[in-house]
Amino acid sequence: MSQPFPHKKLEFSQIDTSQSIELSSNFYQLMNKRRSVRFFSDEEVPLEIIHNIIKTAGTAPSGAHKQPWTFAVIHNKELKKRIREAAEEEEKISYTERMTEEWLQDLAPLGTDWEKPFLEIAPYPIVVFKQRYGIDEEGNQRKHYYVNESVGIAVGMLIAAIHNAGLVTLTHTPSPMNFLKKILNRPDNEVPFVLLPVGYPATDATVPDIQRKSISDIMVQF
Ligand code: IYR
Repeated sequence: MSQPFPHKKLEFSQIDTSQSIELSSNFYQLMNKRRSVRFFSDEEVPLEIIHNIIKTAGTAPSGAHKQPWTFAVIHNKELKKRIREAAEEEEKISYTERMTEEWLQDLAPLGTDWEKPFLEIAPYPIVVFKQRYGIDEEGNQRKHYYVNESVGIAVGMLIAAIHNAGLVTLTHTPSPMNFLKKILNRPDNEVPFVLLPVGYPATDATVPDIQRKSISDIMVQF
């Protein structure tokens, strides 16, 4: 009996348990070296790497396979300057007026402030947009599902791909973020989700001396 929609055989070759243990351990060790970096070098990154990491993000699962994401890759200097200036304008208000005392105290160990020079220094800031709905060939709106979950997963995979490529990034969420939609002239269905500067770290880059939770803190077993 033929299926109404085509299916094809899964390409899958099972590996030995021992190899699986080794691979999972190696991948953990690689990912455990990832750090959010706020100090970037202006060293160029080949565009091919950017294409590869975005293609990797695009392999993420999504609600009804709608792939509700757009990755805006910025390289133009003038655009980077405008994005930095607009982000800093919002962040200055956030840090001085919008964020609560508790929030500011929680951020103190990270050493963040309203200044965002990395938006101009990093060779490739990537703005991830979530698509609230899709638009078909006739221009009709099409429903998207689990948009935040789908785009969140894709961003996680993007971050892993960036790290795997030997580059660094930061999950930056200037708030509010709508200036990105305006500056980049994105259509009505797209909403900025997160901004990730991508590049190499500055030679003197530092990171906060903070620890990850242990497995017993993050896992419950039944
Ligand atoms: N968006 C601001 C503040 C900020 C908020 C959280 I939650 C962080 O983990 C880090 C920063 C900023 O980017 O500085």
